[in-house]
Amino acid sequence: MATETQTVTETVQQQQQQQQQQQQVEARPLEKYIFPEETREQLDYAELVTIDLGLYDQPGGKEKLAAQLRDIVHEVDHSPREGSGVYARLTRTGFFYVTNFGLTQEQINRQYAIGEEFYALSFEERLEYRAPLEEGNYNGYRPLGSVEIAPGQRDNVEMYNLFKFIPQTQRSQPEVIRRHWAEIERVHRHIHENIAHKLLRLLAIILELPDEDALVRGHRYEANCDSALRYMMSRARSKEDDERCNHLYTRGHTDFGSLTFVFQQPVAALQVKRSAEAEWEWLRIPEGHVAVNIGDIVELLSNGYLKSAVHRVISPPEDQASVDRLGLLYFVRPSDGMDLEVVDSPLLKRLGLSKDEGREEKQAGIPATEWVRARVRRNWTRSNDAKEVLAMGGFQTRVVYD
Ligand SMILES: O=C(O)CCC(=O)C(=O)O
Ligand SMILES: [Fe+2]
Repeated sequence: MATETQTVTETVQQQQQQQQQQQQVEARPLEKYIFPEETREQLDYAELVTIDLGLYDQPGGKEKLAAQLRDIVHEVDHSPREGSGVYARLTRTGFFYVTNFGLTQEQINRQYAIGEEFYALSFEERLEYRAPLEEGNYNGYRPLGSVEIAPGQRDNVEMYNLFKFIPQTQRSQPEVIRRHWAEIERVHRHIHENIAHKLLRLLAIILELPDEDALVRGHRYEANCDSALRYMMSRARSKEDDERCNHLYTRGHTDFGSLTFVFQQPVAALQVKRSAEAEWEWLRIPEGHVAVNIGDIVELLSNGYLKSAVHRVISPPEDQASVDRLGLLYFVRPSDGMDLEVVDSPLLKRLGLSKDEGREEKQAGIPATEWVRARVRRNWTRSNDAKEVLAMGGFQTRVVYD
């Protein structure tokens, strides 16, 4: 009896101690993140169309936005570009901006501050949270220098990926993440359920799917998948190292999942290519905007009608060459319940792009997650051959572009 009472007392004391520690941890303020200055250089920026999600719930709003989005992700603009003499320029980059997406600048700034605190940890501390990369799984830390960016040269990129806030994807987390757990969860879920789901509905409308939720169903928040919020760091490097790496931070690629969100930050480095013949154009994301791009999964499900965006990251202009570039991204990836299969779309049927017609035979039955993991396994360590393709079940994509 006495021992029992003692045990209970000890437990209560322990609980109180834990609570106190927790309160101390929660009370520790987040250092404000100071963004680097914008570049003063004149760069050739891509003009992107803006999808105003504020219109989404208004009468006819969804249809209007879907029509606008359709032109961005598929169509060709035949009007001449002012003064350039270039006709039939593709409007399609696979990238667009979204505004009025329901997150405040302060909420976003705090995510940058969380990222900065994580990268202030020592390399050994960061390494404690290494993701199981060998399994094609990005849940956790991908260490600096994981990828051979040019023969014999390690990249300057590192990333912390935070998978969904659901039981299936839990792992040990650094203290800064635990301290702001509820706040990060709100942002994570908001991007997935309130922004990405809306865009997936617009894509379903474009494809004329009878069920507007057809794509949302393969991307439910509670379903297991590799969707992730990413705090991404690219370290400034010396001129000599930069030369040796061919000025590349990340080689040209398409994203492995369904949609990617790139939040605004001022260091110019992201570039997009409209077609194989086109020049690379820089991306500048204005304040209050988030850039979104289409990934492989959407391209595969639409049998190539909606094109994933070819993009790369290069070293910033001279006046930003010495700053570390902190990025905030969210990757929407398909749930493990979704099969890689061309959707049943009246539009694709009319265009001769339905799964039963046309080009190669597409075999159903491959979980879409397998695609994502196979892509991660291919890309996370090597500097691949630019002609190399990944093929699965009749679907294929280039692994890297130059
Ligand atoms: O850093 C960026 O702006 C984009 C990074 C990117 O393309 C990626 O991580 O897939
Ligand atoms: Fe990317």
